[in-house]
Amino acid sequence: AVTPTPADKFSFGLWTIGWVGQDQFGAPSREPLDVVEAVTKLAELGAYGLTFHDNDLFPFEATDAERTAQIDRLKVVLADTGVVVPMITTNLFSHPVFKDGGFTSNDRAVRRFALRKVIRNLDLAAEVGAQTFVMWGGREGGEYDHAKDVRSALARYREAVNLLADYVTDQGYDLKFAIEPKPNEPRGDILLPTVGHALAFIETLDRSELFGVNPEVGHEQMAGLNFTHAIAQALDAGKLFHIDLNGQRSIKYDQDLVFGHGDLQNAFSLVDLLENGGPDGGPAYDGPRHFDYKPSRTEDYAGVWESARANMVTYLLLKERAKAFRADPEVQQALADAKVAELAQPTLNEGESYQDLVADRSSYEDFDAAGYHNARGFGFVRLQQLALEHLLGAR
Ligand code: GLT
Ligand code: MN
Ligand code: MN
Ligand code: MN
Repeated sequence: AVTPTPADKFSFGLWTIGWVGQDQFGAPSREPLDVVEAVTKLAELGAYGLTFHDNDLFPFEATDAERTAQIDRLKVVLADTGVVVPMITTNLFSHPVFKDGGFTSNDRAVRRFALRKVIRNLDLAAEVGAQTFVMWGGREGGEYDHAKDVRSALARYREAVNLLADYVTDQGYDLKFAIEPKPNEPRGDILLPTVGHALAFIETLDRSELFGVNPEVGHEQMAGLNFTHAIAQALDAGKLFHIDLNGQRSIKYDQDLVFGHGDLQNAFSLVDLLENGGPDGGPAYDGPRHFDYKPSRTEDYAGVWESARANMVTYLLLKERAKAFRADPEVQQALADAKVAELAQPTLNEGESYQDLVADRSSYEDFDAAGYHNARGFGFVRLQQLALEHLLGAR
């Protein structure tokens, strides 16, 4: 049950397993990873998908011939292994030209260059059959409040993504956009810092139906937020187009740990929501289970592949534990005691108006708030302990 297969829809960024371990303080600790080796290994491990930025596959400076050669090498190994490319994205953050951002750089020429780079990459997305185009605006933001007119920056962000949506529509590409929020790093403050900010922005777009979110576990947790809540709200909005799974331990720099190696209880509730939170207790999300993590700098390539496997195995273990949790009669009783299902019941009766509510003395005049509240607890703590015991494999 814990052997990953393509049916599980696990995908990995080429920049994740291919991260060579360079950081703010140190040089790379691993040799570069070739894309053919990456895809071959992922297929062996049971993953179904590879994702990448344009410049993970070919360098920023690549000539057209070099670019094409790399795309062709990728296509061959995809055909050989059956691995697919469900998502691609554009690097608008590594090259120094993007030091003040791409879509929202104060410099208009940079913004025009960024749009052209993305348009070129949209063509590549269609060419490799991706259905989702992620936009992580890591450099869109600032450090100094007077240096960035945030309202103008948001207007330029909107202008950019509206134009890209027009392009995709005119080309007839079957491609949707997923905006990835992050509160900070590399910029001091990044625009669209959380899932909530991104959802609000999406509603202002011309073709908002083409836009959703790509939330990352660690990015919400860096802001001290509950990732499961963020996913629930994205689902409520019909905007969970993609997901970045990883681990983060509290509010600090972006750790990109293996999924489950951060807040494990939150990872458990997340998998329970994704797998069992849909209609009739089925999956609430059927897209790729995409891992965006960094194999720690301490690891050699054996450790890299071990960490890739760990992401998938942990997900499957949590999925198994969540099923057992849901099936346990004691849990079902605790859920009933906690009135979890009662929240799905509308607060007013069918056809009941506010006049009827105001006329209902039992709802207010005769409602004994003090007595009611003193008489009953919700038993949430017991429910959480049952979850923990299932998580620990003790039930
Ligand atoms: C970068 C970032 C990730 C994004 C990737 C997509 S790039 O590694 O830290 O969170 O998902 O652009
Ligand atoms: Mn991250
Ligand atoms: Mn990252
Ligand atoms: Mn990410």
